[in-house]
Amino acid sequence: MAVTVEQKTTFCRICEPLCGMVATVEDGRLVALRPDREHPLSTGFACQKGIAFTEVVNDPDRVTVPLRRTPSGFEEVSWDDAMADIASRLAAVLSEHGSGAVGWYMGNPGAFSYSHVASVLAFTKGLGRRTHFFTASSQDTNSRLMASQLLYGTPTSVPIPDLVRTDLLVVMGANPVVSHGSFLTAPRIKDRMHDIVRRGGRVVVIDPRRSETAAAFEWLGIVPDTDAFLLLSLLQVLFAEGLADITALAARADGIDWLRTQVAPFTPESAERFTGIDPDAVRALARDLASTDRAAVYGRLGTCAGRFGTLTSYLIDVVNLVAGNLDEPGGSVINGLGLPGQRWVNVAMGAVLRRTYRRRRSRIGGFPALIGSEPAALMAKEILTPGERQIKALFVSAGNPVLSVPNGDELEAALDSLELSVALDFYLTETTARCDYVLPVTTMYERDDFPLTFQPFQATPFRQATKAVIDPVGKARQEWQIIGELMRRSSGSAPAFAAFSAAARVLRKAGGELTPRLLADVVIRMAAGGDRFGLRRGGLTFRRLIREQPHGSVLAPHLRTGALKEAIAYLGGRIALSHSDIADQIAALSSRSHPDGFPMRMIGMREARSENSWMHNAPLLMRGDRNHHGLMNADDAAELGIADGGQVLVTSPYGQIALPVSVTADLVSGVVALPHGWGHKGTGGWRLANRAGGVNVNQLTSSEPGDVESLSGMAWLTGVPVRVDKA
Ligand SMILES: Nc1nc2c(c(=O)[nH]1)N[C@H]1C(S)=C(S)[C@@H](COP(=O)(O)OP(=O)(O)OC[C@H]3O[C@@H](n4cnc5c(=O)[nH]c(N)nc54)[C@H](O)[C@@H]3O)O[C@H]1N2
Ligand SMILES: Nc1nc2c(c(=O)[nH]1)N[C@H]1C(S)=C(S)[C@@H](COP(=O)(O)OP(=O)(O)OC[C@H]3O[C@@H](n4cnc5c(=O)[nH]c(N)nc54)[C@H](O)[C@@H]3O)O[C@H]1N2
Ligand code: SF4
Ligand SMILES: [Mo]
Repeated sequence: MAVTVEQKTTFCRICEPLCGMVATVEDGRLVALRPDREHPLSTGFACQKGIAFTEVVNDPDRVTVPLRRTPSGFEEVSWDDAMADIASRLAAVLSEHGSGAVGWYMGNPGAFSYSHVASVLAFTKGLGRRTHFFTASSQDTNSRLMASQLLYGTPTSVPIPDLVRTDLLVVMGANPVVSHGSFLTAPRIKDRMHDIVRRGGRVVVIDPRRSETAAAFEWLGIVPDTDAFLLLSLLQVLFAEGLADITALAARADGIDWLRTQVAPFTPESAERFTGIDPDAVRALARDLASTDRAAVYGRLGTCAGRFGTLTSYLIDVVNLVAGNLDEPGGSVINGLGLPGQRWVNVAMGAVLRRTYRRRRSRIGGFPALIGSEPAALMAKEILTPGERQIKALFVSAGNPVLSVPNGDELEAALDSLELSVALDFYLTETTARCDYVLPVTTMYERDDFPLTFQPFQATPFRQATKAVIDPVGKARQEWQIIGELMRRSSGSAPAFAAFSAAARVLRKAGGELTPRLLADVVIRMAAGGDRFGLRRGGLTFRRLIREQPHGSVLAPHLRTGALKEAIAYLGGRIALSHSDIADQIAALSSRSHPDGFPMRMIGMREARSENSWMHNAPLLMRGDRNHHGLMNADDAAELGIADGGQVLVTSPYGQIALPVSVTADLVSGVVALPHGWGHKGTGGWRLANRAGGVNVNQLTSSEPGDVESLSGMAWLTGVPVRVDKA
């Protein structure tokens, strides 16, 4: 029999550039992935992870049937049995304890599927306001979102650097050469940064480690978790040297005098004690930011995950504003979806989100609900602490929180105490293997998609949608199908679920189907480039994108500027600089202490061949017997008698791990860099990952409410005090 071989155009959804891909499908099976040369932005680039995804789809360790945990291990069950039992146990929890006893954690890959996000929101909102909702955002972006909520009135207005036009890019706490860019969708981001240098500009990287990005451009080393001091001192110089255009500022923002007073004490000399950065370098940078026509400061995980993440993210935007670089070509630009009446959409959404933030508090720690969610760092305590709203039933989709949230051991133990735990995943991980049920989901190539989450963060405005390139492997189902069925089966438990099921029935009778795709289609049609339901001839729809623009559609050569007002959700359309919360953070900054006995600081480190915790089972990525190791400054190591490759004990006030370290000159003294996402100790079912092992660095981080960033609920993952000893 002849084999049918098809080449299908699609795109990768492991990380944020969303590189164009071509899938080779043989008799319905994915056999290879290669970069799409016709993709207008990624133009034939894909990284090793993207290529290796064939091995994830076809992984012999992949979960492709519903599994139920028994005392002697997991057993296969039918979908019907699994769903019936889950629905009935959920009903029991709801009737005994109410909707406050149910929690959902959605991990990072969830954000890459519009239908996953939409259905989880439908489920958690449908159950009611008391339901607990956690996402990986509180290990990733919450502080950035909170800064936007303060400055612009809504967490959804996030500026990105106008990468393709800037002449001075200051990268703080990001390593795009390895991460490929985050909160910034820019395929071939390394090439785009080299373009800046090629056109006579500069890329300056502020990082405790001479990262792969710093090594390719200019490096300014900084002590971890001190960026706020640097940014405050940049502002001090901008004001003191008269580099700020006060009239232009006053036209856009309220609170300039307040700001000026706040930053006045932070001279570069006073900041140097904390940051270790030469005052002359700070002054030169401030002058360059003000005098370069097209300049932008961009911060990411390293500036978000410290103890002052909201303040730091806020200050990054304020430096951009005061230096005259916000909403300017080549500067830092907020690029919305381009919906009709975008300004009023933001005003309405901002009002709702700020109200939720003011009114809803987490049970543990009393944290306000940013974007309607709770800090995942507190999930274990929400499970373990008795009382009203104690979590008894937990759903985990696309997440491995045992390895990704602070104090993984605590969470791992907490999972065992639940009355019901259900995972939607395609691996048995350190988290899912602790659950009562593991429901097999499709991978990204087994579902249609439109990367809704990432549309506003594209350095070049662009749209692409894809069909599923293969049918679901085994008995896998898409998340929205699983969640939809659970809602149907639980119609008696929540009025919203009953309404949803009724609407689905009506639509089905009319020959339609109630799916999240309706939502994605509406966004595509109403947003920039869309057909506005026939008002704009030739405009985009989901279907047209798939049929007529398989490689995607570039909407404009660069970001739109001069429309800042649209992005601001405050009624007056002005940026709000003055906040007592920010003043409190600035005051706390100078009085914070470093515990005795922990002289060093831990930072994270992403690796080109890892994706958080979940790609350590792909042979292509694990070639060369990869293992988990940290990095240490050579002088520090020599002082402690630690040799290159030597085993060390790393101890924080919260825990201890042992791992080997490589010794390097590319690290500020007093810092150890430890990759996260390792620590596959055999509880999971991924055999290759288990053999590689490693340790969970989140045994060193804290889940105490006092260590969670108070404004945003962001976990504290960088700059954690540690001691390193020779093992
Ligand atoms: N290969 C690969 N790519 C990935 C991922 C992966 O695991 N592997 N993960 C994806 C995810 S989920 C995300 S969120 C993005 C993250 O994308 P990025 O933020 O670009 O990636 P990180 O490597 O976390 O970069 C953080 C940088 O901040 C530095 N840093 C740490 N602490 C501080 C500090 O206090 N101040 C300053 N100035 N710098 C500091 C670190 O040394 C590091 O170089 O990457 C995505 N892409
Ligand atoms: N110490 C420290 N901790 C960190 C970080 C750090 O830098 N340092 N970085 C943090 C960051 S930025 C993030 S984003 C979080 C990540 O935290 P998590 O999202 O909790 O963890 P991941 O390791 O990304 O796990 C993703 C899971 O989703 C599954 N998966 C993959 N694709 C799909 C899919 O399409 N559908 C479903 N249902 N499942 C899928 C994978 O098998 C895996 O089990 O953790 C973070 N934790
Ligand atoms: S850079 Fe990210 S999106 Fe591009 S191929 Fe690699 S993993 Fe996929
Ligand atoms: Mo992330």
